[in-house]
Amino acid sequence: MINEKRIRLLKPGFETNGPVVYWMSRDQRVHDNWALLFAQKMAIEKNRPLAVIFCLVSDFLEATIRQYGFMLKGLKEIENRLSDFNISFFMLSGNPEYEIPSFIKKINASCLISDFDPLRIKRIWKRDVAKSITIPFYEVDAHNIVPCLFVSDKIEFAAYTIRPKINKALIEFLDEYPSIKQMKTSELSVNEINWKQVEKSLKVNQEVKEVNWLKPGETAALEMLEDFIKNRFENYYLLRNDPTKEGQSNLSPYLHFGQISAQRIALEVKRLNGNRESEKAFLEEMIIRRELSDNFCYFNPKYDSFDGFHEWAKTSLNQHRKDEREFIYSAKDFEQAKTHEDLWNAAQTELVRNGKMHGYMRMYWAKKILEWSKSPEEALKIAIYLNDKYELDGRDPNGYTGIAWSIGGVHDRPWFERPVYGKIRYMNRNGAEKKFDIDSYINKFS
Ligand code: FAD
Ligand code: FO1
Repeated sequence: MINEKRIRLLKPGFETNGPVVYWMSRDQRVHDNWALLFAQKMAIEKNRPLAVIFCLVSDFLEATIRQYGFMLKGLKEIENRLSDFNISFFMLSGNPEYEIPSFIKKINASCLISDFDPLRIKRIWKRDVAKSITIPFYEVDAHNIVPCLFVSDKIEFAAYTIRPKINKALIEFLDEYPSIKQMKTSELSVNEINWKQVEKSLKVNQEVKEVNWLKPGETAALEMLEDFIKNRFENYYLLRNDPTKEGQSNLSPYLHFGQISAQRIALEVKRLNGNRESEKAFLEEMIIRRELSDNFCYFNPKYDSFDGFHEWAKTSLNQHRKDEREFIYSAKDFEQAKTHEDLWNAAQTELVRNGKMHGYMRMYWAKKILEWSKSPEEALKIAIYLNDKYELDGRDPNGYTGIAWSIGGVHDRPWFERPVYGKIRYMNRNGAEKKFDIDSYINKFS
């Protein structure tokens, strides 16, 4: 059964007797997808066909072929899987504001269902689409275990304020998924998608090469989860902060594109009943930290700017604007890993080469950008630019929040004052040296 609290009616309207349409965007998967399950329930109840659409925009927050390649391969798998269930899949391309309403009209859709996403760009898309359709328009939170808008109706101060709200609700929301059903033959005529054509139509940066150490798609995501649980979960709490070890799950690109559900991961981790410490540490990150990011991006419209920081942080950073910077680098210097510090350069090289910097290094990496930039605003801009250009999991609420934590102390507390940082938590090389063998990390990525 679908918990009603995951569903929000964005705009009421008049149903037609046409197909039910799920506009897939954040949650790009067939199984374990509450938005798709809700759309199917509607279609079966009303005995109507079910169509899934994806609107491809070729300039999504400056994503490159690295991210688009990963995403499109995942969508290709979706087309095949959906056809196994007699569910039609349509790829639209262009501005959703025009493409979605015109598709709705063309197939005389009876209602439109979308998936939840706190990012500004998505909320604008939905606001514009809602203006030009007259059928009911729903939104289902298929990304969070506890729906973002159920957890809290305001910005949460830190993990310790949201944690009890989420943990209390887990018993209600961390439930098993119903399975997707086979539809009667869909009356909708779908033409085979010409994926070569789709990829050629993209006008995106081709320099940032796709990665080959990670296979995209829903099947590969479940294989990665299995591999993590079998081989890396036991020591997660020990190794997760050691960038020289394979200690992380490597699930973030799959979570970012919705090719796997966080709820599925949590269910399997709990079922494992494995190392207590690792379960606690992993679920803290994957449930609490991740849902805190959605909360931050939804309730703080300035999630990617200096103004979005807490007052204490803005005051403190302002007081240190004029501090002498020992080093100052441009976006280009940072991008080309041309700073004076080998450890930072290694992290930047890992990012450019692998498309996934280790979680511990992301904190260090962003804080040094603050330390070696001429202003906090410039640092924020550079960190977001590099993060979103090279990370497979970039352009995500976790990223804007992770960068705001590192540079603006969001969800953190004031620390003892120092030059440039003010009261923003400081990280340095010998802190890293205590945690792991930095020479082996530097050798790996020099
Ligand atoms: P694991 O340790 O296996 O974690 C599993 C999952 O838990 C992750 O996939 C993620 O969904 C969640 N998680 C882990 N750490 C965090 C965190 N600090 N905040 C929120 N959720 C977390 N994450 C992104 O998905 N995209 C980004 O662009 C991104 N940019 C970041 C930038 C900075 C400066 C910082 C400090 C963190 C950033 N993070 C980002 C969060 C975190 O570093 C990554 O989610 C994590 O390293 C992904 O690797 P993993 O899935 O193997 O991690
Ligand atoms: N979502 C879409 O609905 N259409 C797109 O064309 C699209 C492109 C895209 C490219 C890179 C990227 O990282 C994300 C992209 N997304 C797109 C959004 C993505 O599916 C996620 O929903 C959000 O980025 C996560 O909040």
